[in-house]
Amino acid sequence: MKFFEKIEPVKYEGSKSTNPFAFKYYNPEEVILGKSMKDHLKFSMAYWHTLTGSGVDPFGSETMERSWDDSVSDDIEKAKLRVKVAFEFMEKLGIEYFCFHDRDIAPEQDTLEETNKVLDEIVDVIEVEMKRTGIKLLWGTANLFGNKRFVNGASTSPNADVFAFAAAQTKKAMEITKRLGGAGYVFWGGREGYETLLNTDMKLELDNFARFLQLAVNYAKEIGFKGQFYIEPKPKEPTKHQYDFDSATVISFLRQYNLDQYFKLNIETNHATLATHTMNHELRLAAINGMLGSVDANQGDLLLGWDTDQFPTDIYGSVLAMYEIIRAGGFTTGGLNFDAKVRRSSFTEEDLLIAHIAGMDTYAAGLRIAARLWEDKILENNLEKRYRSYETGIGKKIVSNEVGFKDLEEYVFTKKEMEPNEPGRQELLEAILNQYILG
Ligand code: XUL
Ligand code: CO
Repeated sequence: MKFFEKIEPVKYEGSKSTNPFAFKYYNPEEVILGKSMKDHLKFSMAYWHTLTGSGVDPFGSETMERSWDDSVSDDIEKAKLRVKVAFEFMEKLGIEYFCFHDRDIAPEQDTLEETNKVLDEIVDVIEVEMKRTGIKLLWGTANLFGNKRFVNGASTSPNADVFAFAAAQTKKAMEITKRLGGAGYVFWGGREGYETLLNTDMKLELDNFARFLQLAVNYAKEIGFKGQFYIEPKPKEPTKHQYDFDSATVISFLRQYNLDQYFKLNIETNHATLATHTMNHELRLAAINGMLGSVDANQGDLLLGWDTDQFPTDIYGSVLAMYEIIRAGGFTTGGLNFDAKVRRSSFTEEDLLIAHIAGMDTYAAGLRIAARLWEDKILENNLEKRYRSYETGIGKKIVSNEVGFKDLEEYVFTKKEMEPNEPGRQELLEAILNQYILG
């Protein structure tokens, strides 16, 4: 059954196009900085929002109109049909990757054994569709937060049986990710955090969290899973304090438990802003620590304190994010995954396509502008000038660790007059950035 039959495959028509079903900036094969746009951007569809998002919010029920969901009633048949729809949808858009949680693709059954059996049946269908289309799995993951057994967390639950269940579930999720040739596997700490220290043994929870990750590393070796492991930081929601708060917290946590060599970060825009950081801050921090892995491309609403997971349409943000990605040498195993959902009132199937087109165009435009900034070395030349005092003289001695406090005191006593400070020129750089954006 074809659900998007009436819609032609989405094509690039340029920035003057008024066709809502055309790309204005994304021209997949166009080469920028020696690489095609599609290889820079590596767009991915998030199965959970796009196929299973229903529009439910705390005040109201489902709003999404999905003809395929209405066409079958059996849950397992519905799950199989959704796979077909997912691949048809990605084909129309030319999206070459997807990501999923185990529970997005197959409904949970009464026992883990039965759930795993159904999961395998759905994975069979996914495997066929992947072969047919050439679409690849960017990363897989396990949903360790939806079921009520995870009410107090998964690997950080005070209940050891829940830890065990989470491990068993993750084992299977890793196996299916491997089977589908997944380039990565994400750990987002769903409910790994706490509400109040009055009832929380923080030390044990953090130790167990690290223990769980180590077990996953061990199991990956055992089964020969070569995909990249990622941690996805988020500061809050669903718990008040999530342990994987932000890039800095995750990096130091991984180092503390000697796990840093096995993980990179999957950085999400809306999570960055919830942590009161910019996305480019989070990306730069990961990059300078050799841990920039993948991106969940979305955006939040800066007036709201929760994870709205909107499709990215903010050009300024996409330019700065793409700049960091280019600066870090581009993606290897990672990509741009639209962890984004259409608004509750954008309930038609067309909205689903239009939202993805908008997100793809926003990042494509971001890539075009960031590539020019990078080529013209606007920011890099400025950096070089701003930090040039470390190239020679005392600065060089400082960065090559040749001097101590006594030497520096002597330097100051002999020199007497300091070199003058130079202005930071923030407004000038922001104005130049605007020129690059507006053309
Ligand atoms: C939740 C979130 C997750 C992860 C995967 O905020 O971003 O969907 O991306 O578990
Ligand atoms: Co995410």
